[in-house]
Amino acid sequence: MNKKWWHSSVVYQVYPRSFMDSNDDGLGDIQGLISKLDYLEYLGIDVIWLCPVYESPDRDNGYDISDYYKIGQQAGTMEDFEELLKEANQRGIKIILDLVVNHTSDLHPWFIESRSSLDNPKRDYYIWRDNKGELPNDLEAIFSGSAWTLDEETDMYYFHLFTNNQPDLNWEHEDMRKDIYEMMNFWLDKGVAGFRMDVIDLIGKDVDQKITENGPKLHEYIKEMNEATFKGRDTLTVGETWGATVENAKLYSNPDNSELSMVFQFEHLGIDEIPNTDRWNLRPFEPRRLKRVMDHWQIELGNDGWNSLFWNNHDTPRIVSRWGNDKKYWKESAKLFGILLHFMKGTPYIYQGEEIGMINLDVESIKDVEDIQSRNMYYDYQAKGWSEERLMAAVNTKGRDSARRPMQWDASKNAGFTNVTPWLEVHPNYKVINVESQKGDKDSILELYRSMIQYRKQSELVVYGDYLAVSSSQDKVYAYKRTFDNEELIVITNISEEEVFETLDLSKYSNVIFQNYDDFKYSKEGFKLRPYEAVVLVTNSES
Ligand code: TEU
Repeated sequence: MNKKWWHSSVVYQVYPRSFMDSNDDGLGDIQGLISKLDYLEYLGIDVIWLCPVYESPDRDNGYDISDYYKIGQQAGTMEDFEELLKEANQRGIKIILDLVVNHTSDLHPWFIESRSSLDNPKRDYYIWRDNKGELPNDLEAIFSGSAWTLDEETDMYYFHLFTNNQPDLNWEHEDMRKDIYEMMNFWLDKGVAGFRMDVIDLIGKDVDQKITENGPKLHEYIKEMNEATFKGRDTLTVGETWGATVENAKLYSNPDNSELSMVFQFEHLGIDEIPNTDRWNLRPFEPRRLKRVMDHWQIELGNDGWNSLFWNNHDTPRIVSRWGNDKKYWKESAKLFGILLHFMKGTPYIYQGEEIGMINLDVESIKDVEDIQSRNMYYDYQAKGWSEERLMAAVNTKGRDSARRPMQWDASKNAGFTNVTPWLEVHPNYKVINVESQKGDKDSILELYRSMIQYRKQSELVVYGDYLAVSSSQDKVYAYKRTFDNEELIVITNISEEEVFETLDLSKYSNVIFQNYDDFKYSKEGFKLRPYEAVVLVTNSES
């Protein structure tokens, strides 16, 4: 495999409006992020994925862009952004931007022009269909309701997979595609190291055939984008692809470099959802399902592709609350998920706050919910007859607000995030869970993340080793091995609150290199695993 810088990198995702507020308006901003770069350097990450900071009316917190070339005033100015690039680069940190090109804001000048008349040159930059007295078809938006909205101006329907303030761009239009590539080159020329590509698997859609994900022209467009923009630039490009299968992930991340560096697949995050429904229809988490999905991706993408490794992002609940126990075993389970992920093959992504074990916050009423996706879902499923209890359980388990609460820096008011009322309430536990209290404490989640990041950087075994599935007699035990030349490591985790007895033969391993309890003892007969226990052992040559 041709080595790439991003093979051994760890990426840190920053959701800027919740990271650090520098100007007392309750919203995080670029200067706030600059003030925390020393922290990120301390943590040891290599790349920041910066969620959208472009000009936006913020109907979907920046994922509705009204000017791709401007920094939104909430986040700062272009000078701030340039300073961020410079300051980050000086610390050896690269920046990748969020590229949102499935749709724009309805306030983007292209859409304003497009909707103004039938013969406007920008008309076909978006997807329009005639008004024949009914909706063009029954396609639904991902954020609930019909994907079609009637526009009074020209009496036609436009298409949108998210809110009706986020009209979908028409990727069939060549000039539109060229404009997007030009914009991407503008940012690459400025010095960004690549892009995280928002819902990129939707751009090849064919709305008349009712195909939205993985459409017929998807890979053609991505190849064209690659040629026109990042080819030859040595970038990191990661597609957000909710519909990725192992087969198409191989196309996206093929080492021939004709498409992307890697994609985010979401199959592992769907294991607590009832199949063929949506994220709100829940079923219990079962470790054996997680193991099956992860083993499959790790093994299949082992040689002809590359994995992105993640548990959290700004759209998903905090993993320690979701599949761990954020009360009795808070520290153990937060560490378990960190250990389980950071020895897999691929590029790990850490979502802000994950490295200190930030947890979800339940709210009582829809009035306390900011997230547009949760709000739309609430009213949609209410109309479909769901009880208040079921609705709020869905919002609290899978809604997006928990991930978006302000970063917990210290025990001062508002967790040190802002001096004024924050845009979204800080989790009341910030006095206990915060960066300051964990920094330098050997036993903290933060210091564990920090040492795992360091370990990966000097270990070819972790970066390039083969992944081997390990079968266990216990449903709750997830173990795997990595091998490289004569070196080998094994990760063993008990994803449950019960103590289990495991009989795996560990005689060939000599050292415990990571663990979330103080000691680990094993014998020929086997060993005990305590609640959420996780341990990593290596053979001699690695020690
Ligand atoms: O997310 C895609 C998205 O909405 C996912 O949550 C997913 O398609 C759906 O929930 C499956 O249940 C991206 C961004 O990450 C998100 O923040 C934006 O709101 C969205 O696109 C629109 O740009």
